[in-house]
Amino acid sequence: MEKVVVIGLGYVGLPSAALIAEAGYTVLGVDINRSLIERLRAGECPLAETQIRNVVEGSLRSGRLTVDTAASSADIFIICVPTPITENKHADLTMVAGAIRASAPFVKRGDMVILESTSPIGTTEALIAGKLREIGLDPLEDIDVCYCPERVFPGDTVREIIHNDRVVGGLTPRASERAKRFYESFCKGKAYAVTAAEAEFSKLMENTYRDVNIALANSFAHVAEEAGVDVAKVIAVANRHPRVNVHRPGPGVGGHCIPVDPWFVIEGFPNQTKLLHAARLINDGQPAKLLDRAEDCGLIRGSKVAVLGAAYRGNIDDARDTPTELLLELLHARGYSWSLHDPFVKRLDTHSGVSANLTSNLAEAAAGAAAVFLMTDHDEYKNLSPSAFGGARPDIIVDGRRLVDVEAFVEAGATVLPVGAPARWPHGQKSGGRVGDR
Ligand code: SAJ
Repeated sequence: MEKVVVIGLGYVGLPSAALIAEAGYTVLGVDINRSLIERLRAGECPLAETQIRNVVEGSLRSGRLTVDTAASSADIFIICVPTPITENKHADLTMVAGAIRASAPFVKRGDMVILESTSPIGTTEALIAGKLREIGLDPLEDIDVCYCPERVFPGDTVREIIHNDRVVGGLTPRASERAKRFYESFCKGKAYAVTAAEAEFSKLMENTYRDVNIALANSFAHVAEEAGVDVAKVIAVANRHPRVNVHRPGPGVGGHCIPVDPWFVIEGFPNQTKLLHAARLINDGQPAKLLDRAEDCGLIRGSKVAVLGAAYRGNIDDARDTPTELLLELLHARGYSWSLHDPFVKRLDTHSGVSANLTSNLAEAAAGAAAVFLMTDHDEYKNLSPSAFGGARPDIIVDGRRLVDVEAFVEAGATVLPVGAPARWPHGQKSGGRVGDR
């Protein structure tokens, strides 16, 4: 059986390495993070998803997966490192470049090199093939070079690696066919062979499709708020059309992919991507929309608010690029103080350095708060009612996810601002007074 080196042991690389090992390959997982390697060597998986832990700890125990800070020779090299975005919205390929630089000395004639990291169109040819040429290997003849994007949904990673169909894009048809055989040897999904550029584009297209559709849903929500109708009801009936699938409006778009990947297309093709650009601005503008609306309904700058949800979506502990961070920055800029609640996220390191101390106690978070901003669709927030806050009952509830028990809050004298629906005032009241600054 072939030997596989997986470079980058993060959310995708680590479970992938373990599943490849479970399929019978000998796998070396490589990461530059020493403390991670030590933890893994001690048999401990740093990721919280139970299925990931089971498969990682099992493959470490069996010895099929070993880990190190440096690569070694193998038959197949898979690069799974992050491709973040720079301040001016360009793909930062430093880690991909570092990964191929670190593996190149071990790559020999007959090997396969696969890039999985989300990358702009042309990266496999420019960076991976480019480096191999530099060391005297012909990436079209000597090596099978491929781009094969991951597609997993955090929270259900293992099932998705196993069952999702894959797109495999070789620099040559031979490379595509080899990658197809490889992925089909440990995944149950089908692998579809295309070119490397087509595979790179397909990954960006998938996530851009989602971003643009969410922006469309958010635009419909803005219209509904002005028109005085409930967008959720309208979406539900519109989606009964056999060819319509309107997404859910919300407090913005987070995660390490959807808010980032469209920029990888925009940077290369600015004149062709006006719609993509507009969608990015609409989605990033959602936290400001929520806050502006609360202020229009009486929330006074400088008061204390409670922010519910740090994770970028429900029931996960992942807060990367969460829209909550954009809200915290706005709160900071407008002089508010806040408490932040999340049942899963224990720590949030904000890019701007604004404070993000977390509590998992709702009553504690709501104590003294003039308003609540519900940002994440955690199960714990479903049908949220005033009793969840103990004695505290904020005057304004901004429901960015359409989860709260609106009637219960209105009954208790609060104003509810559901995203995409008209404001609901406490009984007998038709508009807001000044709220906060207690
Ligand atoms: N969101 C909405 N409305 C919706 C759907 C999502 O506001 O109707 C928000 C979520 O709350 C979240 C953000 O969008 O903040 C992104 O979440 P997501 O559920 O769309 O996706 P991710 O980022 O967790 O995972 C996506 C997936 N891509 C697609 O669905 C096309 C996943 O399959 C990819 O593997 C992953 O990006 C990735 O790694 O690229």
